[in-house]
Amino acid sequence: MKAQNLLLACGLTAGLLAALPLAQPAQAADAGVLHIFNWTDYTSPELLKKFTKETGIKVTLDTYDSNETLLAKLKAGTTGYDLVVVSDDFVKIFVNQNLLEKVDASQMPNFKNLEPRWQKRDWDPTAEYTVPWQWGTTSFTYDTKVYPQPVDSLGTLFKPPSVFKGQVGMFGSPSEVINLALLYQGYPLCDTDPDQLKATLALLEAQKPFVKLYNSDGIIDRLTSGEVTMSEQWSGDAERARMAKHSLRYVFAKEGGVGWMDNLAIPVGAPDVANAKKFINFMMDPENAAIESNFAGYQNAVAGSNKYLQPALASAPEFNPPADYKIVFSPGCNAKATKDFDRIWTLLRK
Ligand code: N2P
Repeated sequence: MKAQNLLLACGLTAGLLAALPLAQPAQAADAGVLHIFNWTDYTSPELLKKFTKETGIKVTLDTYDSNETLLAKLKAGTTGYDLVVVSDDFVKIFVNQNLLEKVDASQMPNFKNLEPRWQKRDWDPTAEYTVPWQWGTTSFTYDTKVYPQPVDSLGTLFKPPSVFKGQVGMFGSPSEVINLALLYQGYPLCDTDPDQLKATLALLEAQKPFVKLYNSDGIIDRLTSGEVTMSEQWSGDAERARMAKHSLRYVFAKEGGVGWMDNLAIPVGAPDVANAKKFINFMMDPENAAIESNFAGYQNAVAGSNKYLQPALASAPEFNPPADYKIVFSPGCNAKATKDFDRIWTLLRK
């Protein structure tokens, strides 16, 4: 039963209900149902069905487009969710703001399945709060039919050739747009140097006439339909887009790409921590991790999952960055950098 129905059943009038704060949409009146809140187009339906079949636990799924959106929702008290997915560079921000429950994943039976290099991650060294979900890179994709020349630089995205005027898609998130722009210029991610940030804003302002929209959702569809012909993109989405339209190409630029790992976590106040932990343990099973990789197109962190990968994914260029590709993980922006990024974003979007 939904929270509002339950309140009505308890005899509250509609007028009184209207006066209640709108926060908590899914306060778990429906106990025993696992409420997952994940990025758009990032949860395998087959995986959820398998989880329900094996455990009897039903699952609901809501989605968001960025770490910033998730952070704002959890800070506003939008709970009722049992599981969320947070990128590496935001984990500390969420932990510092007391938004995550401890999960102590190292005590779970399947934790031993994680590849050793991912058992101790910089952003959560003892797996106190999170376990890996998927990881990949951020760069951009363009249509080789629209622009047949060779491309090896992020400069094609940030200073586009004229054929891309009004044709470019950029993510709708300050951290993802600004960090890639910093990488292109050879500056550190989460930079706070005023001159370098000024140059970054100027770069993004100059790129703006080429940008059709800033939106992290729906990119695969826009690229395959031709609504945009170049877009900032994550590697797995790039693989899926290319499978649907073969002229698309994801660029491993000479300046490198931003690396990231998304992590499963339990928000504070989650109504169903026990079932959330069951799902976390379930995800560290090699076959289950591979089901998710096969759906979303990203690497997982579970040893032994590769044998379950679809051959087209296992051999995909987007899934296998060149050995000499520079993958730069964000250190996680401090409060000053976050404020600077927000200011740049506000100026850019006005
Ligand atoms: C896929 C979402 C990928 C999230 N649609 C990248 N951090």
